Amino acid sequence: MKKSCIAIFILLCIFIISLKNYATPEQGLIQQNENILKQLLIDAHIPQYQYQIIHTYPHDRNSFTEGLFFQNGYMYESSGLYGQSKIRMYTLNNTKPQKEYRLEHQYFGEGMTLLGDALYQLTYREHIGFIYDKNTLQLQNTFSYSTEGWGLTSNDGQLIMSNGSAILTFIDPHSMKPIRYLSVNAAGRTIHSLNELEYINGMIYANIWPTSIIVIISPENGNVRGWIDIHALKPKVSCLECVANGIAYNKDDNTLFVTGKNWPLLSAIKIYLPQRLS
Ligand SMILES: [Ca+2]
Repeated sequence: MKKSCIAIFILLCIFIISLKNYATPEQGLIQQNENILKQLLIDAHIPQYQYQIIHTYPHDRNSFTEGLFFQNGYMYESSGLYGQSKIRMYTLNNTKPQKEYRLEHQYFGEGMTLLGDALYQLTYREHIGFIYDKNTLQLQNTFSYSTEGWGLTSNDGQLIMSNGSAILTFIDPHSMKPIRYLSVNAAGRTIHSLNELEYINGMIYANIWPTSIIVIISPENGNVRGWIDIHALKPKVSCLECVANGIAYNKDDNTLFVTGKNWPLLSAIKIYLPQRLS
């Protein structure tokens, strides 16, 4: 009797330990989303880029990354969540910022980019954006928009914004009014949930929430021309919302910086198309 009790106890322990190793239903749902998107891109014959990790840097695991931009040795990062939102500039290999501006608790920071000498930052559902001096991070102005704010980038003359849908909005930085809308698709299939953005060499790179997939979009017609799967860079132990988000570009060595919400690492990667064997 005593032995059977011990056996049952051991079996129970093994069962509980094995349960902890299974993904939660929500994590399963994220994986399912990712698999569906991957299959859609494969079926649409969109080329998948591979990547090589060039360097790995520390990343502030307290940063709920929403926007990432790199210029002249400085990383600019916008972080979200109510009460924790901020914008920071720091050098690589440092998680301690050189400059930081904290948003008031009623604002949820979102996408951010540099245009000229100004940093533009969106908020999630507050319909207000902030403009900062890029050197001091001092708040200089605000602007408004009607949709949710998700990702933000710039093609040197215009701001390009995502709002969680399949539509990108091009904005005149002088009037801050929309001037063009672009619907994103892969061989005719609409691609929703466009999130963090980066304009690189004439193409728009976008994280697709909540997946680890980055799509490469033509700004001319919204067609997806390529995709990257950075799932292998995602931390093994992470919270449900700790999804891949954050793309910046280093034009000096043609590498991409990628990270995610509360990820401990920031990776510099070089992407390439694998050679096809003929
Ligand atoms: Ca970016």
